[in-house]
Amino acid sequence: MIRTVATKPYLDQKPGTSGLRKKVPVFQQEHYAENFIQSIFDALDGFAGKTLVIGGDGRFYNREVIQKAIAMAAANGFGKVMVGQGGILSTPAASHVIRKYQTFGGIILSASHNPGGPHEDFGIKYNAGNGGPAPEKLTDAIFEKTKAISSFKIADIDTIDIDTIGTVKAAGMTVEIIDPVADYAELMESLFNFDVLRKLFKSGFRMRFDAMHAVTGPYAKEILENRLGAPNGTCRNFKPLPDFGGHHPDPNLVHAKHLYDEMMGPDAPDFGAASDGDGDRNLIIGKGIFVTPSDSVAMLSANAKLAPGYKDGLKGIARSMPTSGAADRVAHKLGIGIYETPTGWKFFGNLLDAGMATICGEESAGTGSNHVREKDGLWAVLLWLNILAVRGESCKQVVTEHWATYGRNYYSRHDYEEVETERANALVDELRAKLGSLPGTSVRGMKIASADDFAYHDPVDGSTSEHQGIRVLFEGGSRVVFRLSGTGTTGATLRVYIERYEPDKSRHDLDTQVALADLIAAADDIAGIRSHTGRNKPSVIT
Ligand code: VG1
Ligand code: CO
Repeated sequence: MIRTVATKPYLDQKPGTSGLRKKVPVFQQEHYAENFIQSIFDALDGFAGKTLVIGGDGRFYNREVIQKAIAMAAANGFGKVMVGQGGILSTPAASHVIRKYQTFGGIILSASHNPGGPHEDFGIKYNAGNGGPAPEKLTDAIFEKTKAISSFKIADIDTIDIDTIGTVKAAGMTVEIIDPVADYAELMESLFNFDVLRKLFKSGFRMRFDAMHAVTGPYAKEILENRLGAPNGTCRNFKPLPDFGGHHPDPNLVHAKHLYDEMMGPDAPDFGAASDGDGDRNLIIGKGIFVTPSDSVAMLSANAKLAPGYKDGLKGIARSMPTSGAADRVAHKLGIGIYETPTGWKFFGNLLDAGMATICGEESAGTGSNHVREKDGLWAVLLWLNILAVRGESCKQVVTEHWATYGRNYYSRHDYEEVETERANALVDELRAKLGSLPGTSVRGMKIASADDFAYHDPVDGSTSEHQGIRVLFEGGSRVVFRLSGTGTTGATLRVYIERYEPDKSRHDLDTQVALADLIAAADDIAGIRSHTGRNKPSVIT
C-alpha cells in the first residue's frame, strides 16, 4: 500500500559542497530524511519505471535511511532499485554502477570524511544519470522543494533484507541487492595493468593501505590482497564500522598521522595510502615522502600514459581553483587544456561528459578521471602503483624528478574549524569589501598583483557560479585563497590555501611550512584571521 504522509518543511535542508550533511540527531527528527528524499524526487522528472541506485558508506543510521529510501522509491514510481549489499557502496562505486547499468540516478548516504556515530554526522546526496553529483541547478531546485514540501509518499513494506544478494519485489518495484565490490573491481582491472602490479607485489614490494574503518576496506581487500596478491595484512582497519572506530575517517596528516609516522620511520614499507569515509579521497605517502594532493594530480597526469586506461594520453586536466597550479604546468607541457573550477566534484561533470578533461583533482585529497564522475580514492592508489611498477622507481624518485622538471609548487591548507559562524562571516565580508583596494599594495615585502572573488563560467553549459573563494595573487605567482567550507556541520570552517612556486631545484627540499612562512603571515595580515577567529593557530594543517 502506498501512503501519502503529511509533513512540514525544515528550512535548513540546503545541500552544501557535496549533498546535505547534518548531525545524526538532526536527521532523526520526524520526517527529516523523508522530506529531503521526497524533495529530491520532486525536483526530478521522468523516472517512472526507471532504476535508482542506493548505497552508503556504512555509517550510523545508514541502514535505517536505506529502508526509507527503498520504500519511498517504490511509492514514487521507480521500477527498480539496486542496493549495495549491507547498504554499502563507496561513492566512486555508486557512480560506476549508475553508469554501467545506465540507471536514472542514485542516492548516496554519506558524510564522507566527517565522523560517524549517534552524535556525529550523516548525509544524503543525489547523483544523476551520468554518475556525477547533482549540478548546482538541481541542488538549488531540491532546496526549493524542501522549503515548500507538504507531504511525502512511502510504501508500506516489510524491512528489506539488504544483506543477501538477490532480487525481491516490494510494492510492485524490483529490489536488487548487488555485490558492492565486483563491478568496481572489474573496472579497475580494465584501467590498470594487473599483471605488472602482481609482479610488483611478488617482487617484495610492500605497502600499507589504511581504510580507516570506512567503506574502502572491502574494496581494498579484494583488489590489493585477493586480486593483486599483496600480502595479507597490507590492508589495515578494513572492516567498515558505523562509527569508524571513533575516529575521523579523513585521510590527512592529522587523522592518519599513524600512517605518516610509519612511512617516515626506519621500517617504512615502500608505499602508504589511505582513503576516507566514502572512498573518494586518497592519501599518498611514499617511503620518506608525503605527496601533497595538488602534486599528486600533476604527477598522475604527467605519468598517466603508463597505465593501459590512459595509454592514448589525456584530453585535458581540471582542478579546483584552490588546488595548486602544479597540474597547469603538466597540461602546458602536454599541450592539453587546463580548467579551473570551483570546489566540489559537481563542477567537473560537464568537462568530463564533454570529453574536455580526462583527469581531475582537488587539493583536498580528491583525484579521479573520466572512468566515473566522482573522485576515486583507490583509483588514485592503483594509478600510483601502476606508475611506480612501470617506472621501476620509488615514490620519492618520481616526486623529486617531477619537481626537477616542472619546479615545485609549495602548498599547504590551514583549516580553522568550528569557528563561530558570525565571526567567520565577518572575516569574509570584511575581506570582500577591501578586495578592490588590495592590488598594488605590499604585504611583508610582497606586492599584490590582483585580488578577486572567484566566479566560474562553465564552458559547457554557460552557467555561472559566484563567490567561490577569495583569491589574493602576488607578483611572481604566489597566492593565498580564503574560503568557508560547505561540508561542516558545526559552526564555520575557514580554509586558507597557501601556494608558492619554486623553480630552483636546489630549494626543493625545504619544509613546506617554512617555505610558506611569509605567505602564512601575510594571509593573517590581510584577513585578520587571528583577531576574527580568536585562534592563534589552525586546527588542521594539510
Ligand atoms: C570539502 C573539500 C572539497 C571536496 C568536498 C567533498 O569541501 O574542500 O574539495 O570536494 O569536501 O569531499 P568544503 O566545502 O568543506 O571545503 V568529500 O570526500 O567530503 O565528499
Ligand atoms: Co569523501
